[in-house]
Amino acid sequence: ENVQWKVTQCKAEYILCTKCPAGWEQFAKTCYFFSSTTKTWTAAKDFCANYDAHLAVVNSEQENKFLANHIMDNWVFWLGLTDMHREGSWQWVDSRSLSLSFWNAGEPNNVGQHGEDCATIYASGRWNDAICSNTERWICERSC
Ligand SMILES: [Ca+2]
Ligand SMILES: [Ca+2]
Ligand SMILES: [Ca+2]
Repeated sequence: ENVQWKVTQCKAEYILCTKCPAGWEQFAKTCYFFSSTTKTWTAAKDFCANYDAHLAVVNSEQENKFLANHIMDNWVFWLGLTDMHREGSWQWVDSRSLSLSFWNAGEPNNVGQHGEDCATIYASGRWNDAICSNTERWICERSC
């Protein structure tokens, strides 16, 4: 009886997630795109919007681990997190304010003349604020 329920649920999730576009990865009920090219943060944000998606918003430690597991050493990806509207006030692209965070030690440090206002994630799962006009890989996310 319990097994039957699980089979039914797996089928339901499988059906839901066949809507992930080709080349996107699935975690929970969400599809993710890990780019192989690089763009500025704003261009990456626009790219995701064209796919009915948004730059990745980290909602849980599990999701952060999932993202980190898809990042090769020395690779860096943009997240959908910025303080470009008000320095030090970090906001997700879906308008949530930052509650759960995984900043690397000493980050965010906003270094340089123009500061650093866009967040990246490393293979370690730790985050860094970087210059938004840098070009980096990026991660889009959308519901299945
Ligand atoms: Ca998310
Ligand atoms: Ca900043
Ligand atoms: Ca930094």
